[in-house]
Amino acid sequence: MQKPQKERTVVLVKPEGVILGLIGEIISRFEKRGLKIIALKMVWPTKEHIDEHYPSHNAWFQSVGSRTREFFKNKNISAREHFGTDDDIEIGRQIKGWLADHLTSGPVVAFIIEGVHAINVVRKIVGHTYPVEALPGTIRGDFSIDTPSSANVEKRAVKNIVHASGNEAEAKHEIEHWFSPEEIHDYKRADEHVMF
Ligand code: 3AN
Repeated sequence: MQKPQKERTVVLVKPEGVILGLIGEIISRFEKRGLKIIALKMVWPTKEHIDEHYPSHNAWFQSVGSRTREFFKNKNISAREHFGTDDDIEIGRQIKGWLADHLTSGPVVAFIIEGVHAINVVRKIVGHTYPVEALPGTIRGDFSIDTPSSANVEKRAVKNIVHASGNEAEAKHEIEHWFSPEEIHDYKRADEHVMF
């Protein structure tokens, strides 16, 4: 039988995760699950680097904008009050600007995780984008409580402790964007024969 597909994905501990002293705790959650860290570094990113990290196509703006508008709608708050528009793409663009400010406000820790269905498994460990909606037991659900309704009044990104690649295409782009091939290491974990 064929072995299950191994995937690679990128995680960033955002500036608030670093200054809260959560680097070790966060890495440890992935390691304990049986996921392998194959590259790791601390970087103080530039605006250009963050601008290229997040997608710039309308589908991404639309997705971030519509999730945000849905959140406000469920809380009976008008998104227009915060963003001056109901247009998802425009809302997504404004959020991307705030992300650039946020992720350049301090050092971040970037790493690549390798493992079975790693992209999805890592997203589950990380939890819901909005900490206030994230389940206890997830990183965001255990260490953060921020919400778009607080963040957007202050015209800033949601502080949700970590970023994790959203899908295969994002993972591929982010691996190449944050790491050179020499920084990525191939080795066997001692427990691989127990885990699989
Ligand atoms: P995820 O991080 O779960 O992939 P996306 O792709 O919907 O979430 O959003 C990308 C990032 O944009 C999030 N990690 C979060 O930091 C930020 N973000 C999303 N929606 C908002 C919002 N309404 N206000 C501020 N920041 C937001």
